Amino acid sequence: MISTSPKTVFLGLGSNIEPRKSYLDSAIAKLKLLENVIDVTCSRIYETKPLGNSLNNYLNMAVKLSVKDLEPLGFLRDINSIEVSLGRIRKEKWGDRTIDIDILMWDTEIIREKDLTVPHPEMTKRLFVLDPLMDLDPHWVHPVEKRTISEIWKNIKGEK
Ligand code: A4P
Ligand code: MG
Repeated sequence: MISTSPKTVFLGLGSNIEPRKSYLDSAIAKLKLLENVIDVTCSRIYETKPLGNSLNNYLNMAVKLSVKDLEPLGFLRDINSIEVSLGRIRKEKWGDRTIDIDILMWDTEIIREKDLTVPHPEMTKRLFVLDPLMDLDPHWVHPVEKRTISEIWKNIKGEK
């Protein structure tokens, strides 16, 4: 593969089955082991009320990665494998989960494939995504909204 310059990727992580913190820690450790992931920075961890029918609170966080020579669909397979290795069983949509890893943004790219939509379409509405992103990079510009994370966050905070 031709070597390209590193890209910045943001992921959202969530767990609402105990031990929630251990699942987050294990997912981060596994992300760090991936060959094309050069650097990993973690947000704080937030306890959040579940969106949907679940009764179990989530722990949510975001991570900022620097990746090299990595394709989004290949990386989606990597994160699906991490989810499966941490006991994720897919039942109903929005069901309880040991770990959920979503690709929030892939550098400045806009991806609309059958199995992958990036930026994640719901991210601009969710404080459990925006709060951790504010820890990582408030000045990052959302590639579709053309507004910074901070501007989007302030807007949502104002509505709530
Ligand atoms: N997929 C498409 N785009 C992406 C992307 N950007 N990142 C596809 C990751 N996956 C993406 O996801 C289903 C399929 O989405 C994947 O196979 C992939 O090809 P999934 O993780 O199996 O299913 P899901 O998580 O149940 O659905 P979805 O739509 O990802 O749900 P969300 O939006 O992640 O919501 N409440 C709180 N407080 N905190 C949470 O983290 N999360 C959810 C799940 C509900 N309530 C929550 C939280
Ligand atoms: Mg998901």
